Amino acid sequence: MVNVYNFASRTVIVAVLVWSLLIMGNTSALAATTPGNVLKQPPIEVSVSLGNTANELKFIPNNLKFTTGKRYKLKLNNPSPQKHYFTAKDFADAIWTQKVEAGNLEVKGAIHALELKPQASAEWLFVPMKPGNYQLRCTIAGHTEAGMTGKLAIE
Ligand SMILES: [Cu+2]
Repeated sequence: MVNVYNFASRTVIVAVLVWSLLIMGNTSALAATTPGNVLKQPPIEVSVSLGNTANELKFIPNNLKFTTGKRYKLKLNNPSPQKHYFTAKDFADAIWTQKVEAGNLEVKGAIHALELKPQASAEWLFVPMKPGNYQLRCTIAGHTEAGMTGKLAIE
């Protein structure tokens, strides 16, 4: 009986190990291939205003949810009379950035913060990779304290 039990638990342990390796293997394969495949998806468009014409210090909307593996086009604009930052370092580390487009400029690679001058707009194309809750804020002196913050969730 003891031997049978040991054999059974070893089999279970080996099965769990193989299963873990398969999952890990699949996850890294997914991480390596997702951007290429996802680039064929039309992006889901999400718009965020940095401030407003009344010069209120807030992001509108200030609570955004994203899904891993989907492609997004985050359209940022600043209709307010002063400049603002869209700063989300941890969020930026949890996504794969395809590019940021602003005017005739296109930036590729890791981006943690964008500064938008009055009337400026920018488009951030990315694919969320790592689930979690991330903080958004404007790093202009006094703006975070005044409530210019937001929540970015990846599910
Ligand atoms: Cu601001």
